[in-house]
Order: sequence, then structure tokens, then C-alpha cells
Amino acid sequence: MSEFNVAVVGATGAVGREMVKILEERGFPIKDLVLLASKRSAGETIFYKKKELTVHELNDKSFEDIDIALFSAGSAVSRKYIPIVAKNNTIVIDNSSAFRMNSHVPLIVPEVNSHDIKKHNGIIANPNCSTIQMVVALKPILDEVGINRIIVSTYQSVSGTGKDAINELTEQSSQILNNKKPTRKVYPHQIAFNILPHIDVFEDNGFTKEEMKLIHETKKIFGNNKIKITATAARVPVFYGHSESVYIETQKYISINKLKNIYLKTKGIKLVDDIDNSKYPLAIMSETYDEVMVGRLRKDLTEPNGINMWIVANNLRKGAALNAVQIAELLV
Ligand code: NAP
Ligand code: 3JM
Repeated sequence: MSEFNVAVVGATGAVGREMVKILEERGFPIKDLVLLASKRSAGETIFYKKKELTVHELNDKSFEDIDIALFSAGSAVSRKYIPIVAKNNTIVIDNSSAFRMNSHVPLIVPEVNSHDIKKHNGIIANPNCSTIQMVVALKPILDEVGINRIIVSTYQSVSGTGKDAINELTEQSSQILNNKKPTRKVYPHQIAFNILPHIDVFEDNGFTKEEMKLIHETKKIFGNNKIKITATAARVPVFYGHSESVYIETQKYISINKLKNIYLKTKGIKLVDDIDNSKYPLAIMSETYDEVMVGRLRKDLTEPNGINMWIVANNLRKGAALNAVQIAELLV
């Protein structure tokens, strides 16, 4: 087969729109592209290769003749449709957290564990945005000297929550700058000019589900249950681009110079680390670069095998849509 019928579920969302753009940008071999969303936006149109494609309402029959379905409409939609869809000949790449930890479902970041894709049974999961950028940045270190411990704090942009959250930050910013009381729908507190140490729901252990996703998904992707990981995930009033402060302890010593040389040679990573000229990865740079950006590399002052770094990536592209399309490229 040289061309494929592809469906994008959640095509009108922040991730889905980016998927359609990336399929076009990368020249994915598509015969028919089917765009699906809820009843709310059925009938809307989205441009693909200069043609206006109509969005259809998702239903049980949406996947007849579909070879590859990219799901990005939340975990409830994934749970409802994917088990049925994957029983046919359709291969599903799911962006939600619904099946990520299922032992029969490979969780893939092409730069890190593309070999795991062989094990799929019709469903392949795309990791959480914060996990993807961290594992891309840490994989070269894991391969070179091993990693015993990871301590990560995230600074996640509102686009990670979706289109309604992008609107909420815009509206609240404008309301506050105009001396009006900010209104809120999406987040439990005002997000403009604020930081919320709360992403997804709280679990019984005091961590949020977002923090636990980072912990469990990283171990699964690295195929290593022994790495000690702790995480704090925060939402910041930034539109696009997730940033992460990451501290790791390696098994063997590696110098910062050697690590920089490795990063310079690693595909998918852009080293931005020139403190004399105030150069380091910035969230706004993620609108220009698709690579995972790494900088502020420095040795810890108390632990010879401890390294601190700052990692930034485009959460809608490498953190979601681009990674999903790269998985589809592995399939074809
Ligand atoms: P969004 O901007 O809110 O878009 C949600 C999309 O899902 C819209 O197209 C919406 O259609 C559609 N949808 C919602 N409920 C539906 C239903 N019952 N039936 C059919 N379509 C439905 O959200 P987003 O940021 O694009 O994220 C979408 C999902 O992708 C998330 O919920 C999450 O599971 C996943 N995601 C994963 C990552 C990652 O880290 N890999 C990152 C972000 C998001 P309407 O226009 O009709 O409302
Ligand atoms: C990122 O329950 C839901 O639908 C949450 C949706 C969501 C998820 C998720 O859990 O699938 C929003 C934003 C994610 C994600 O990547 O884990």
C-alpha cells in the first residue's frame, strides 16, 4: 500500500489542527483525509493542501475504510471508540492517556524507543507532552552513562489544556489589564498573571495525575522500572511551549563538555546553551523550532554525578501532533 486513508479525531482542537498541518508539511502519503469532531463543530471546514475539508461528527461508522486513525479528543472519546476501531484493520495512534499504561499498547517516542512499535496490537499510544520532551533530552545520557534519579518540575503552557484554555488566558489578561474582574471556566483559579501547581486531578498519594503520568510513562518508555523519579507539574500563563527544570543523577560520571558534544550530534535536539550571551531555551522559541531544546547545562555543586538542565519544546507539535505523525511514519 502506498497511500493511506487517515482519520483525525478531534480535528478542530488545538492538537488536531496541528496534526492536519503536520501531515501536510511532511507530505504524509494520504489518499483520503477524514476530519472528525463532535456535533458542535460538524460542518466547519479546515484547509488541507489548499482544499477546504469538511469536519464530520464522529460516530460508530466513521472508521470504515480508514487505515490509520489519529485520536486527539480526550480520554473519554478514546475509551469509547478505540477498542471497537482497533478490532478492524484500522491502526490507532492515541494521544490521550487512556491506554498509555496498558501492557499491550506500546508507548512510543520515535527518537527513544521506536523498536517497541513492533509489539502493537492495533493501538499505539503517544505519551504526555511533558514526558516526550524530557525523554528525548535524557535518552542520550541514559545510553552513555545511565540514570539513577530524575527530579523534574514543569512550567506548562495553557495550550496543553486545549483551545478553551488559550481563550481563557487571552480573556483574563485583557480583563485584568482593563481593571475588570477576571472570569474563569477552565482552570480552578485565575491563570493570567498566576501559576497553578495543579494539572489534571489529584490522586490519593498527593501527586496530580499529570505528575504520575510523567513518572509512569518515563519508566515505560525507557523500559526501566528502577529509575527513581519525582515530579511537580505547574501551569504557567504562557500560550505555547512547555519548559522543564530537570535534575538527574547519572550512574557514571559525565562531563558537561562531553554531554554538550553528544547533544550537538543528536537528531531531534537543539542545544541552546551560551550563558555569556544570555542564550538558553525559551518557551517562545518553540514556535520556531521543532527540536527539543536543551540548555543551562551545569554540574550540581554537591553531587559529582548530578546535572541540572532546562528543557523546552513545542507541546502541540513534538509534545503531541508531531510525535503522533512520526509514529505514523514508522508504520508506513
Ligand atoms: P481541545 O483544543 O479542547 O480540542 C478537543 C477536540 O476534541 C476538538 O476537536 C473537539 O471537537 C473534540 N471532541 C471533544 N469531545 C468530543 C466528542 N465527544 N466527540 C468527538 N470529538 C470530540 O483539546 P486538545 O488540546 O486538542 O487536546 C485533545 C486531546 O488530546 C486531550 O484531551 C488529550 O487527551 C490529548 N492531548 C495529548 C497531549 C499529549 O501530551 N500528547 C497533549 C495535549 C492533548 P469540538 O470542536 O466539536 O468540540
Ligand atoms: C493532556 O480526561 C481527559 O480527557 C484529559 C485530557 C488530557 C490529557 C489526557 O489525559 O489524555 C488533556 C491534556 C492529556 C495527556 O496528554 O495526558
